[in-house]
Amino acid sequence: MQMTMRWFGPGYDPVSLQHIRQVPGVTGVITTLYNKLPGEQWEESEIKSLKETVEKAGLKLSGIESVNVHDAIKTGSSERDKYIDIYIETLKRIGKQDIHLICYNFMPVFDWTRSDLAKPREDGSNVLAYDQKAIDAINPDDMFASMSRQSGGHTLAGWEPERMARLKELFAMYKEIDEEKLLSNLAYFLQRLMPVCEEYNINMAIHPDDPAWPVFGLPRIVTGKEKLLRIMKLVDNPHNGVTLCTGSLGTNPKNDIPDIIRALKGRIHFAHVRNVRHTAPGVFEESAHLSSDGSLDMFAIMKALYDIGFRGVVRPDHGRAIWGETGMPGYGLYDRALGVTYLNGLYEAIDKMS
Ligand SMILES: [Mn+2]
Repeated sequence: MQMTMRWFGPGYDPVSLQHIRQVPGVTGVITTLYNKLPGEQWEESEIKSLKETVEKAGLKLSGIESVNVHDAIKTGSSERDKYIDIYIETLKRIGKQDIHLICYNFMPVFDWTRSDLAKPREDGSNVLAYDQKAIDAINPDDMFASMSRQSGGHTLAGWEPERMARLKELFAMYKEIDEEKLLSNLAYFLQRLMPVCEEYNINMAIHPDDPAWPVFGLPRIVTGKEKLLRIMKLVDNPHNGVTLCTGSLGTNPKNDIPDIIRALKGRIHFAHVRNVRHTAPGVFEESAHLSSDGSLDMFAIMKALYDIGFRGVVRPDHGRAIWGETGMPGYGLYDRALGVTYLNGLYEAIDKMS
């Protein structure tokens, strides 16, 4: 297992690489060119310089999260091939820098969605939270404003202001897109990517939708076991794989995550491991990583990853805001570092007892 943390890059992330390096067991970071819009070509020099920055700090650039997918590709519009060509060229340039893992998602219009980015808990910490009733009360046009108001001045991953300014146009693009069309557009995209993934040994790791059900009437296709297996079958190539995000899949209490992990043996390329606490139907908050603080059995999750032979890149996911730390919602240093330590402890115990 390669333990990593997400890092948003110079000028964007208030957490330094030096601090990340001091977290025991962390050997790499997952990062991106945070200034790039979906569909924009990545320059080789920019990728190289990002990699050098990470390596100078004594860490490995373990993967990219994310290379965002343009809406023309998701909707299968007449411009999709142009944007897939750009995506392929970006993948080549990333591969040439000896980076072999790409996390991406295929969610229409909105990325991960929360109703509250700093819900206070009894102990004085703050967490990201979701309440379906609160989301239902928000006009989709106001969703971006609601998220950015709470972001503490930081740009939120997947919530690019440039895209959100064209919200009406985006909704119009997805008007005719149902689950089946979205799935076939995903298959088309992946099929075109596979030759370059084979050439550069790049693993594509699709991130589950968050929450794992449709929001604002938009289809969502990466929500549970059946759909994940269907996506694996649609393009049956080991380079077409999954980011096993326990927190996203775990938004739906019906998802049995250890069972999903076992079913995806050989196709999990990246793991986001965090806990979530269900408080009522359609209502959850992002708890501390510890099993007893949330609804997921983190031991069973780590054990399933271990049992299927997963030894790839892992990162703690969102953490709580604790000890007065302010920063990007979900991405403070302190609670994620506690998460790393806990996951490393589980892993060591499982490994030594096996
Ligand atoms: Mn995740």
